[in-house]
Amino acid sequence: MTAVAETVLDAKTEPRPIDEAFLASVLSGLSKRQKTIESKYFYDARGSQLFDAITDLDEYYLTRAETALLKEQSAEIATLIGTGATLVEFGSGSSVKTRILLDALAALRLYVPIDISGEHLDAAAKQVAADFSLPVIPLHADYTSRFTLPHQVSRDRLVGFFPGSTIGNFEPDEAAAFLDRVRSLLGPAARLLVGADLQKDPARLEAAYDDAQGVTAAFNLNLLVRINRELGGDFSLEAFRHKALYNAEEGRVEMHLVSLADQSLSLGGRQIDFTAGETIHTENSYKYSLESFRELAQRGGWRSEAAWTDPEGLFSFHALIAE
Ligand code: AVJ
Repeated sequence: MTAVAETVLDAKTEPRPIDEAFLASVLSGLSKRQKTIESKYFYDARGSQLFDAITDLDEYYLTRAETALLKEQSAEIATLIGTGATLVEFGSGSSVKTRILLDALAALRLYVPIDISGEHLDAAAKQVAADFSLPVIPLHADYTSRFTLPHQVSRDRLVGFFPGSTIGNFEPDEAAAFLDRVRSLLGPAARLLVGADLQKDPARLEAAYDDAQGVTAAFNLNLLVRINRELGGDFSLEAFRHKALYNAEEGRVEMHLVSLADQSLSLGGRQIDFTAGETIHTENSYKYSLESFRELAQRGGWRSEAAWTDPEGLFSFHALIAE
């Protein structure tokens, strides 16, 4: 959409009420010594589009590696799962990877996609229901906070699906707590299918988060665009630049927005000061080994049933069983 068309649309649209939770989160993050913005706020409509573009980049090997792994192993995964299971997906987006599983899974009882973005969710759910003649109950929720499953979902033979290495966005302690919560949500004898990116050459990792075309930079900076639009911020996009680095001590890729100058801006009636070179930490992507991921799963109450990696050892996919 062009800038002009956007202006016209904005003029016609009623101003939306401010998302108070978003504002509170941003204000609290920007008042810390190391400023932060929660990475879950990347995914407005534009951010989701940019993320989709990231998954097509040469440098971003994760999606290709996981998709190939899923295709390769879907028959074996289907054998583990058996028939009559209910698939619960955390952060289903457009359910692209799910379709690979659904192609292989025999006689699934139900699919429950969970996503924070309601519009996309309902459309994707309808499409999956039609294409696979499968009962689908979409759940519009933020899976990082507490929620319950719809009452129609019997807690029998539940299989969680959490692809994409999205688990890498959590601090390890949070990831263990999340896994523990998922286990109680899914009930006894549950399974969890989860993708986790692997440790590798830091140069390869940094390239995946700082691509030559600048798509990841646009994705990161879009946070500021979103804050300007939705929270009435006055960030200047020219005054910040994207930075990605591998933090070897923590075993994670970090994304930051670097302030290019001393500057002050206002948000929600508060003044926020930046010194030149100061950063806003916008994302962690933790990278695991097969072993360190199994240990993490163990902390969350899950035992490893099987794990697969691609021939290059780029990415891992785990089948876990609730203990
Ligand atoms: C969707 C969280 C898995 O961490 O690799 C992509 C998001 N950030 N490029 C990731 C992301 C920058 C992505 N996850």
